[in-house]
Amino acid sequence: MARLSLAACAVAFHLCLLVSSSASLRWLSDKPAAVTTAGGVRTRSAYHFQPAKNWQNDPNGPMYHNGVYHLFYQYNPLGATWGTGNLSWGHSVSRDLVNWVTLDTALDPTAPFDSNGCWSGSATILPGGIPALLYTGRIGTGKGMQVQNVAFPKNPADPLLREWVKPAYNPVIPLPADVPGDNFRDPTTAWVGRDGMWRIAVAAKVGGPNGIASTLIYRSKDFRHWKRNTLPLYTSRAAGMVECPDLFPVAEPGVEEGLLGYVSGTVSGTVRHVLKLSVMNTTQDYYMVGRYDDAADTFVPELDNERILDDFRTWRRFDYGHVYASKSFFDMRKNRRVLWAWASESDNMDDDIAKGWSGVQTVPRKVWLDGDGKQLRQWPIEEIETLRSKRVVGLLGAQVNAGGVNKIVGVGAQADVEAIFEISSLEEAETFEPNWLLDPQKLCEEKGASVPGGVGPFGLLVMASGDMQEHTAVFFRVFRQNDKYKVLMCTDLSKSSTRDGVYKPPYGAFVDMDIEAHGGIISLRTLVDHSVVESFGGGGRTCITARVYPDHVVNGNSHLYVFNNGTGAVKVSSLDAWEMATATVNVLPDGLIAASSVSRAQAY
Ligand code: DQQ
Repeated sequence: MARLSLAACAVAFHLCLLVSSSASLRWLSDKPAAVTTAGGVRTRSAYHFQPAKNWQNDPNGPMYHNGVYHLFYQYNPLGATWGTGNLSWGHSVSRDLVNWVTLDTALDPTAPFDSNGCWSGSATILPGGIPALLYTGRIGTGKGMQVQNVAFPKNPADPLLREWVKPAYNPVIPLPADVPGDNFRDPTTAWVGRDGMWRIAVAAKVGGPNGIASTLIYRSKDFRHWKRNTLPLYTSRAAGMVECPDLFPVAEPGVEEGLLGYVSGTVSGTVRHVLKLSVMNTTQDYYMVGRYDDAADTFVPELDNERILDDFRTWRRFDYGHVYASKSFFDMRKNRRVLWAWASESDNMDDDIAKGWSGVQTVPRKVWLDGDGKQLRQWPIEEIETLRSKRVVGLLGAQVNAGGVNKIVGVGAQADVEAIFEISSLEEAETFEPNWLLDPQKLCEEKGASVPGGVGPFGLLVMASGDMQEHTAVFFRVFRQNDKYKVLMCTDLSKSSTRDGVYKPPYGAFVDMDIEAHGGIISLRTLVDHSVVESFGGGGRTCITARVYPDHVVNGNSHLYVFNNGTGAVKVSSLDAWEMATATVNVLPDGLIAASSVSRAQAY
């Protein structure tokens, strides 16, 4: 551990960094030259899921079947852009959710009922163990028309379920008369109610172009003939159009096991459910915990005093960063619910075309209901830890004083970092203003890592260049609100890259925990993977995923620091960091991934 000399750091935080690093005055003055190439393999993730090449978006139909995990995904086999009409279902299999093998695409837009794209959907394992895929077929040109289709394995005995057939009786659900053609999609995994009928939810805008964002329920006896319920499961005038709904049961508060969502009898009564909606006009995923009743197919959110039913901005989010279109599945192997979500690129399309790929998935996360019964907790599945290689233990028990920046030597751009911070005193917490409640992201912008505070900002600087010109700050800041405290978590990208044309917002959210009752202790886990910074604050109560494109990785090493820019001291009770091994993710014989691994090894 190298402690940097920061005696002069009573001034702005960026100046502290200037003093503490070998940077010259260029830190504040020079504008770096624009980089026109995308950095190619240097930004490619080493252990996040991505196809070998081309475009990927939503995770589709994740499932565990006969000892094999399957992940399907929206995939453009023809290039690194979305390619509306080309969308296929990419298909990869794994035994551990970490290392993946690519198979041929499972669904391609080849039938009259999906001729312009096989869009998102889900997998359901039918009685007898046969999986079924429900997906949206896009027909026609222009905005097209959306219908729901089903597909089954060609050979259910094939352990990898390589080929899928689409029955000629598709579509199983045509476009309803009261829904515009381009606003009807993304069927969920099916579940069975007490009446023995299958149910699915489908997203739709009901009532014309200015209609209401709705989550429709369809019921079926045979998985082929589906009838729409008169009343939707949920509607929102505020949302515009929602996509990729997900409805799943959760166990008792604080119990980490998951519940199977499609066996009769488990989906009603006292069990709580989570309804997740992907809101199209913000491209953000929101969820509510509530009660689902399978007699009437209604979902009643349990609102606390900070959440408003029809204002999705007050709903909680799986991730307050750059992810969308998440999907969960029940993992029968380990009795847990696992969530995937798409983290798109946030550089620009020319970069994607130049590097030949676009889009990663978050690491698979275990999801359960927190002990408070109100919010979800998320944590990287334990299998991710098999990639932990060299371990670095730093700063154990060290106090990080105002303006302190401590380097953790030995980990860089491919790391897993777990830190526990202990706030010495909450006395110095700044006063919280109620109008900050609705916009934590703005608060993170106003009170970024370089703005000194009382209790915080403190946390990690990851993907930092040797001269500190580039770094991504993941941090907490604690405010006093009446006689309670409010914890803000931010991922500040403003200094993440010196490149132009890269989206570098501040991301932020509150961590819903009573920091005082927790003895002033708060944890932060951050997974760093070249262009991905995926963080879990307060034991997974608040998650923020960011995409970063630092320029320094082309010629230099990345570093990790702990910092505190608040006047109150913060103790690092523990800090463990691991260099992460490169997972085998969709390696193709053409050597594309192998080549990138070699250059990574050379660079770091
Ligand atoms: N992506 C799919 C749609 C879905 C959207 C198309 C969400 O089915 O609504 O690629 O990202």
